[in-house]
Amino acid sequence: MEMTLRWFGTGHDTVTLKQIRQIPGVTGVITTLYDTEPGEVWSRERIKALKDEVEASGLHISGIESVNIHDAIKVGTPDRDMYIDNYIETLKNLGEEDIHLVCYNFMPVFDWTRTELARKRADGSTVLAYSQKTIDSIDPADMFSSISKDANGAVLPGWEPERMAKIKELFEMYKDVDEEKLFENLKYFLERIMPVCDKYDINMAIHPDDPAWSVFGLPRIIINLDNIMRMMKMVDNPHNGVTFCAGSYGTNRANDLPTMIRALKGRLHFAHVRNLKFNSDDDFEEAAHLSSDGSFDMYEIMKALYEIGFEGPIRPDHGRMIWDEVAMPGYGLYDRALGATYLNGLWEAIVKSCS
Ligand SMILES: [Mn+2]
Repeated sequence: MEMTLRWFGTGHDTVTLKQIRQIPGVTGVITTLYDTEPGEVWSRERIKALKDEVEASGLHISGIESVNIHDAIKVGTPDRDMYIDNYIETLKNLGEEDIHLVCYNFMPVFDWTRTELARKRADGSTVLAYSQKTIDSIDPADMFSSISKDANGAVLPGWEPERMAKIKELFEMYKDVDEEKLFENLKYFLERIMPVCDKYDINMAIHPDDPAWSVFGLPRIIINLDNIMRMMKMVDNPHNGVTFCAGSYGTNRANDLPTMIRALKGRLHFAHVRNLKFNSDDDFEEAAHLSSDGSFDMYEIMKALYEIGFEGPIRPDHGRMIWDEVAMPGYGLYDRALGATYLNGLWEAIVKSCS
């Protein structure tokens, strides 16, 4: 594996490349062109400029998170082919710049959903949290305003204000899209992009839906092992793979994380490793990465990744906000650096005890 950190780019991230370079063992970043709209072609010049900037800091681009999918593709409207053509053009430009990993998601309307961005824990740190009772009691249109006050001025990925302004329209667009339709539209998209992925050896790594169940009545399909197996079989190409996100699959306690990892051998291209603390079956908060701080056995997760011979990038995921840092919720420097260091320590011990 290669230890990496997510970086949103200069002007979009409070964390600098220099700071990332100083976290022991971190050699790459997972980044994006944060100011592009879904459906837009990423020019080769802009990709090259991003790459040059990252490389000048002594790091390299380990993958892109994300190249977002336009709603026309997810809904399957007649103009989807134009947006898929644009996506193919972006993949080609990435491939020509020697970038071989793209994380994306296929979630309708919302990306990840949380009900609080700054829940206070006993030690004074703040974390993102989710309560099903809160979700059940609010209108989705009010969701954005209810949480954005805690965003520290940051634009959260998938929660861009322009997008949230048309939320009613978005729900209307998806009204006839059920799980079967979403699978069908995902298949159509994957079949069309596989030739360019084959040509440039680009691994597509779908990110799970977070939380891993339907929210606000919207269909969600990337939620458990059965559905991922179906997704991989319907377009059976090694470039059609997954991002294993422990914190997202782990929201559903029926998902056995190490077992899932073992079943995904060869198709697991990217890993997000973090911990959650369940307060009840329908209320959880994001914990420190350390096993004893949350509900997951992080050693078993890392060991499963080691056992399948995982060689791709891994990154700590959402961190707590600690030491008075002001940053995008989940994406401060300090707790993710602690997470990277902890995961590197687990990995070193596993490698030494298994070889
Ligand atoms: Mn994730």
